[in-house]
Amino acid sequence: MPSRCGYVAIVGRPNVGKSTLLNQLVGEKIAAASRKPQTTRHRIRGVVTQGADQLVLVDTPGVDPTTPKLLGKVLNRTARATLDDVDAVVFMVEAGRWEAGDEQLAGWLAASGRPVVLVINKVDKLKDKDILLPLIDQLRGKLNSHDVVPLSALRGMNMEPLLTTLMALLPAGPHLFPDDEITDRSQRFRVAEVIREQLLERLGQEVPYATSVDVDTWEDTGAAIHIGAVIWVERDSQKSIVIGKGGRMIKAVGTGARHELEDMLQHKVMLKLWVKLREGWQGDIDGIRRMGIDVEP
Ligand SMILES: Nc1nc2c(ncn2[C@@H]2O[C@H](COP(=O)(O)OP(=O)(O)OP(=O)(O)O)[C@@H](O)[C@H]2O)c(=O)[nH]1
Ligand SMILES: [Mg+2]
Repeated sequence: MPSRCGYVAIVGRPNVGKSTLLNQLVGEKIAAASRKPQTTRHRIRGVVTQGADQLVLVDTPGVDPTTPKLLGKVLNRTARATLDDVDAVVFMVEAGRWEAGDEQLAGWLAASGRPVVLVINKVDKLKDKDILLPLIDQLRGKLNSHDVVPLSALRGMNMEPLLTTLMALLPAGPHLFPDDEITDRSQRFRVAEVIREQLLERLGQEVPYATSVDVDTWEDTGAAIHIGAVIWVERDSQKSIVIGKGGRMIKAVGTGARHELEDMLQHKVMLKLWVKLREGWQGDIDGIRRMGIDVEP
């Protein structure tokens, strides 16, 4: 049988669990996932090779039509533009919740003409499992999608049926990535995501959105990998929040990240973090671009 290979975008509202699904299917952490909405800022590709077939998943920023912020609008555009370049789409919703972002996406998807697999995530949170079947019927009606897969990305529940459904939608063709590759993103990018995830999980509501992380030094001395990274903030006041009283916050972020990085890199890691100010970087397109975030025309 000829091999199949193609791109499938994962789209959905912020926080529904798209990056968690990407990481789960690939089997490693590629994208930061956190309980804060709008965690993902980039299109991140993850590769799943199974026998003759290769599926390239594209994680996207969560779509929020209500966002007043420029960065939010830029991220919405990234998600939308991704739909043009893929063979099929996973539209992820959260079991029992349907909001403005879902409605917006349903419209985009209908217009895109791409095959859609509706994924109902977080079914582990449903207290009453009996509502699942009526829910599936109701969503199927809204979307005109035949393929509906309820699952739990966090627990890794129902991954096989999803993979089978997605593989069947791929066109015939040669593999686009080497079979042992899991992402198009560099190790530096993945390290920055691990640090950003720590910031998102540990800081309060406002500050994490103002931060961005750059890995700028990397040296393998044999005994350890020495990594230096800058955490950019938008305002001076945020600097002291990220550093914390007596340096406690930055220390906790560094320790948390280092443990994960040692797991990821299978090596001892020495991590140095700096907090620097780049005033109002989210305020204009150039500032956003300078932080390494793609801006669609
Ligand atoms: N209970 C439960 N929680 C989940 C599940 N999948 C994801 N989560 C949690 O939901 C939160 C958001 O997950 P993400 O993967 O960052 O969501 P996202 O859709 O990528 O969010 P954005 O990048 O902001 O658009 C995290 O706290 C996850 O641990 C699930 O199946 N069950
Ligand atoms: Mg995400």
